[in-house]
Amino acid sequence: MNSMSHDQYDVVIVGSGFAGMYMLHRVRALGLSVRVLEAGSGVGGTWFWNRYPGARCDVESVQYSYQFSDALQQEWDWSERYATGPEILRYANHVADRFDLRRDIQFNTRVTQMTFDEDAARWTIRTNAHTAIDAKFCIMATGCLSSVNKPKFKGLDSFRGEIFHTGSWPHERVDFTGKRVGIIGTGSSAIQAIPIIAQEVRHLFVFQRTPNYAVPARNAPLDPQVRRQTKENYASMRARAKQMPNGLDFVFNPVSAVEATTEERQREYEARWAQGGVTFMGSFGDLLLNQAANDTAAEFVRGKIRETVRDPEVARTLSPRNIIGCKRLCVDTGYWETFNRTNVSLIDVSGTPIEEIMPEGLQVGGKNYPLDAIIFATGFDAMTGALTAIDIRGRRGNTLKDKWAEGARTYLGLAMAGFPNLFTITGPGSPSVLTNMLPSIEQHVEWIAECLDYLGKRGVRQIEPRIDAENAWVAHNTAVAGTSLRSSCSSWYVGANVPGKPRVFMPYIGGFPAYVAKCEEVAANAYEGFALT
Ligand code: N01
Repeated sequence: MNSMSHDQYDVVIVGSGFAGMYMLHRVRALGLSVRVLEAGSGVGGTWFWNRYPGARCDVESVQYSYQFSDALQQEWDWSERYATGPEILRYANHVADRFDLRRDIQFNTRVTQMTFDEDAARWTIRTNAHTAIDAKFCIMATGCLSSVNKPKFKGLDSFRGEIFHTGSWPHERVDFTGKRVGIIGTGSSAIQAIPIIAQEVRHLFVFQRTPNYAVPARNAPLDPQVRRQTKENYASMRARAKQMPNGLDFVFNPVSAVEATTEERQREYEARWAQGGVTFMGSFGDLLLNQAANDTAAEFVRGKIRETVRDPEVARTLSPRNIIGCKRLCVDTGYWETFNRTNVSLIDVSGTPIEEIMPEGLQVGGKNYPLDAIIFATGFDAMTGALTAIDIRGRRGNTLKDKWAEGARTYLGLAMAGFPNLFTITGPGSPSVLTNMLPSIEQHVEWIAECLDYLGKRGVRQIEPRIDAENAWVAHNTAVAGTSLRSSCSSWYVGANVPGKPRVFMPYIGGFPAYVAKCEEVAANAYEGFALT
């Protein structure tokens, strides 16, 4: 390792998605030296990697955007109600240029190991670029859905066609014209990609293990008048959003679905269906608290599937039976209609799993499906995967992977006992993926920046959660998770999609306002629950 450089910084940030970019901006403002290490060749995180056809945000563009700079809000024009992946990536690049971020970002650099030196109270960060970087603080902006989950099917390497993963899609356009394509998975990514890819292929085979609920996006160009009014009223919209459990400005109906009449329920569900988007889950106050209430919404969506899909057997196979909203609700454009196409086949692999990938295709239930390309739309090792993929060694050389062997443990989703001077942005134990990610990211970035400022002004060498505070937060997390139907099903929220991953409900479900209040209280009480030395 003679060629290693040993650059020293006050702060190293890992990742240059929306979290890493804003963190860089805030750390610079503190006058600290800072370096961002980014595995990709550009900024944008999720939107840099997820370039599959149809990739789009299911949060409305005017809300899925930064609010820290009003000048930025005012100058950027979103073109559609839901922005496409490429438009969000252009926005991320605009932010990088506008705030001159690139000069402190080292691209094509994947962090492989981080070791805490207890004597020096500093981190050594090693990368695939054979550099060793030394920093007082490390901030992990590695994303919640960034480490891809690619099941290791028998014979995978023998496949002679092309293999893709939605979460790590090529940058150049992939042409499926005239090809037989198989797509594995029916989560949000697949539900967005399938209607687009179906238009191009000779035949699309959809391998479905669990059917999913999807509501129409009702996407459209953003009305110039709506855009203008939004710009005039950004501050009030953002303030309302901060009062909502999911950090989104939308109309939540607190009425109980089981107490409403059949007609009232039908009216509400129809109105939400016509409006489109994830706010369908705000139709009634008890949809995620009461199984009977949830059943009414689930049955409404199943009715829509039956109305849309012409073949009753295909409609039945596409109809989910689990709790609606337990897995993240999907938002679609023409998904159900796609199954009326003659060049699309649905293959149910719930009872008979994919047995093997062969050189010519894929085998299920003893039947061969000849394919030219296979798309893995199999999701992510969510929330913890990007962190445990790095060999992170804290006090006494203990690894984060070992600490989390029975499930993620953090204090506020911001830091871990045994790992001083290390912060996680939207880490497990914070509302993160249950909220609009942008405001959650901004809240964490601002909390961490204020904390660094506090530590710097007082000459504090080390900050680390106390184990009792961490244990109490984990216990509180587990208790609130138990009050929601969401913790009761197999989803990536509980790690169920990754074989062998411990089943723990990872995001904090107590809601954004309560969480923010707790973070503010901790800071106001001289970082209560943290040991400062
Ligand atoms: O991944 P997923 P995703 N054999 O984990 C199946 C965000 N997102 O990339 O349900 C066969 O949801 C798996 O089946 P099952 C959003 O938060 C946002 O689609 O485990 N199938 C499932 O059907 C979302 O929730 C946006 O039984 C296998 C699918 O693969 C998150 O990313 C767009 C399998 C994986 O679905 C993840 O979404 C896209 C196997 N061995 C994504 N293993 C927007 O903002 C897995 N599957 C719109």
